[in-house]
Amino acid sequence: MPQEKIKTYCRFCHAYCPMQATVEDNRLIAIEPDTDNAVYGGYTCIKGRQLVEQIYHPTRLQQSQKQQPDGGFTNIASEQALDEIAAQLQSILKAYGPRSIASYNGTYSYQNSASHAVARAFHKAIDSPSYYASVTIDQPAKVAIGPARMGWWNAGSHMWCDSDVAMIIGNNTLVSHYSIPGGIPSFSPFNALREGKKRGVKVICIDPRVTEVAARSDLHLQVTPGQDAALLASIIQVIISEALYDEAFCQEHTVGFAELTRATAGFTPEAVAAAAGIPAQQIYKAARLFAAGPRGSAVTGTGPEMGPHPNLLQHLVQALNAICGRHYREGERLPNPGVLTPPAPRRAQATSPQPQWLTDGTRSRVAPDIGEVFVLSPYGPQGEMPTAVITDEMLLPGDGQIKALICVGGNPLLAWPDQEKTLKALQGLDLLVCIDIKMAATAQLADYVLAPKICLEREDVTLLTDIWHDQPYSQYTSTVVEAEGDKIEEWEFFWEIGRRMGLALELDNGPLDMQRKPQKYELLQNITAGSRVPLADIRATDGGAVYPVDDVIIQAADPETRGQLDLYPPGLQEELAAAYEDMQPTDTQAWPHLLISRRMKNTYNSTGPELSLLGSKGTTNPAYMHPQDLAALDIADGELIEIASAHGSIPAIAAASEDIKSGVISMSHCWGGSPDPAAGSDARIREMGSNTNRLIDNRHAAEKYSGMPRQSTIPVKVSKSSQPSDRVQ
Ligand SMILES: Nc1nc2c(c(=O)[nH]1)N[C@H]1C(S)=C(S)[C@@H](COP(=O)(O)OP(=O)(O)OC[C@H]3O[C@@H](n4cnc5c(=O)[nH]c(N)nc54)[C@H](O)[C@@H]3O)O[C@H]1N2
Ligand SMILES: Nc1nc2c(c(=O)[nH]1)N[C@H]1C(S)=C(S)[C@@H](COP(=O)(O)OP(=O)(O)OC[C@H]3O[C@@H](n4cnc5c(=O)[nH]c(N)nc54)[C@H](O)[C@@H]3O)O[C@H]1N2
Ligand code: SF4
Ligand SMILES: [Mo]
Repeated sequence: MPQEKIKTYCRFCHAYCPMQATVEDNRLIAIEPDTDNAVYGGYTCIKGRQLVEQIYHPTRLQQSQKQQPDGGFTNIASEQALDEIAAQLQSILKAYGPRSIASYNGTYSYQNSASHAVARAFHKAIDSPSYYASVTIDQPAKVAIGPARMGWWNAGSHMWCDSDVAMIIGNNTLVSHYSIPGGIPSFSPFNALREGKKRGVKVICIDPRVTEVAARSDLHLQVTPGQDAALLASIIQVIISEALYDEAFCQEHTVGFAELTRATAGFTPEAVAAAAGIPAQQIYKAARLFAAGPRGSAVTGTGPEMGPHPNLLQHLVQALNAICGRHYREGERLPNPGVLTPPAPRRAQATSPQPQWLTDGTRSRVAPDIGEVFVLSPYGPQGEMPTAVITDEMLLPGDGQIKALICVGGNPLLAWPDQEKTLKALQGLDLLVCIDIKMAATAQLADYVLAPKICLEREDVTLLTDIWHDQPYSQYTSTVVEAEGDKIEEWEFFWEIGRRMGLALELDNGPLDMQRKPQKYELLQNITAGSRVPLADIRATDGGAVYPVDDVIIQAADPETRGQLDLYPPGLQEELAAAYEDMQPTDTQAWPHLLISRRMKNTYNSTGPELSLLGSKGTTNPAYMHPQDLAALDIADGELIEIASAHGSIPAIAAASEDIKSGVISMSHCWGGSPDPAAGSDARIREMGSNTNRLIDNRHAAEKYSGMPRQSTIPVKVSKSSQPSDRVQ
């Protein structure tokens, strides 16, 4: 058979770069950037270029696995595995009730455009609220708590393409390919930044590291980790006291302005500078530069969202955008109304806060102020239980205790806060099923591991990123190569289990045929029913494209439905007081350093090190520290060190970096292996890295509503390792 070129897109991460695959005899021969695609301009990254190796990698599961009594695994036909799993779920359901059956939908569940909808339908059919996803240990304050407390602007805030300024707080898009609209676009981000700078966009970066974004910004505030809330309160204080805010917008669309003014008055740059570790003048400069705009948004990434006071910080960021009026107004054109979502009028008006979303959902059994979180989406609020306390929900006996977990494209043992508790919780389950491409750390504990199709073996559409683009862009990909072996898709698992349990699964737009398995395209048609551009048109287009949708012009507010943004919702006073208190110098004797999180170019959470080129870039997660800090501890670059927190300790490899603020250690997450000493992970630190979640107590400083634990800004102590024989690299 001759070679065939097929346009597709990468799903190693959520940037969905367009690619061209070369296929011969159902074998993927090569993968290259799709240089015809003007939106991405031929951009790909090092991870996406490894898709050929990944699909045929020797560690890739070709068949499903079943754990044997001796702990080993044997192949099992997926039909047989599904029969056995369905039978076990049925008896767990009968014995313990619907809540005892949970699913955790990790990062790779998002990459299959049909997975979440069918997983949710399964939960609905058995009436189980125990639907968990990685977003609630990611940035729940941004996507759920913030909008519920303050309300939101129906026409959205300024996107990068319409901005004169962007304030980027702990978000390194040039590596992570992640930002919400308003920050540097996730798609071909270097080009987007260059294009923006040519237009004159001013970038203010707030990060304890000189990141790739910081190095290219107009103003970098190298903040002390954990002081972002105080810093944002200070920026607001300057903008209000210098009357740089949008008075007309505040009067018309907000309440609580006077209270916010009073409550932030004490956060002067002079009061905040020492704690934030930056000169007061920089705070004035940042406030004035942002306020000058006249257009552009402040956005956050994971850094500060995982640190102290994320709910407060997110409120202050959204309040900053509001008081500066950084929202699309009547008569303006929306850059991207969405391709796959149904048309809906967009109005120049606020939706008032929805405090019931914080209190009325299913409560966690472990703490009454933590419970179901409602994530705002184009399809309305989507309820999820908070992953921060899922291990407690597994360990706490009694009605509603989680007994079975279906883990879809996630790796809890490496990703969840408090690794030792996670191990105990996973080991205590009656049934653990993983859907994973390899025997990942969590899969090694599972009763069954289902072998899934990987991205180029699946049809998909760019549902996740539909409104992240600043143009109406979309791509449908066919299956590039048919999967070999016995593999299923993530959604098929839920459908197959549902059929065996006699359930009727129903998506938002209608029921699924439970006799004949739906085609993926049929499912996607159901999910995107009523979309602005028919799915058939997108499927018929070869490659990604910008669709000529009718302009969406923001309409006038509707007096019947217009609401107001609450700049000073209940709880803010106490949260500001706590942030103020946290500025006071603390005794840093016991824990002199702060450990923060970061992403690495050559890995995607726990995926990547197994691939040869990505692995060759480093097989450990270095503990980056300032050379002066290392010198003060008499630690050499590359030396084995010990990092201890109040909760635990891990080995790590020191790495000198001038880019890190003194007093800070920067490490990535999702490295290492099981914390079980028998697994011997620590001894293999240079081959597999270590896991920072062993240093984290998931209930310490747990945030209200989401239970979001402190996953970054961890007070730690660094010392030379007690194993002096380790070589220095
Ligand atoms: N290559 C790669 N890409 C990824 C991932 C990956 O693992 N690898 N992971 C994906 C996932 S799951 C997500 S959620 C996104 C996340 O995307 P981002 O949020 O952009 O993640 P990071 O690149 O870690 O950027 C967070 C930044 O916050 C800074 N920071 C840490 N603590 C603080 C603090 O207290 N204050 C401030 N102001 N900054 C702080 C860090 O130094 C870092 O530069 O990335 C996704 N993309
Ligand atoms: N301390 C600390 N903890 C953190 C973070 C942090 O910054 N600091 N970040 C948090 C964040 S933002 C996130 S999103 C979570 C990540 O949490 P998870 O999503 O739980 O972790 P991943 O490592 O991304 O897990 C992905 C799993 O999917 C498998 N996989 C890869 N490709 C496929 C595929 O095509 N299909 C299927 N079915 N499986 C596949 C991989 O082998 C891997 O086991 O971690 C969180 N934990
Ligand atoms: S940025 Fe890299 S990993 Fe992400 S979609 Fe593009 S090529 Fe794939
Ligand atoms: Mo994430």
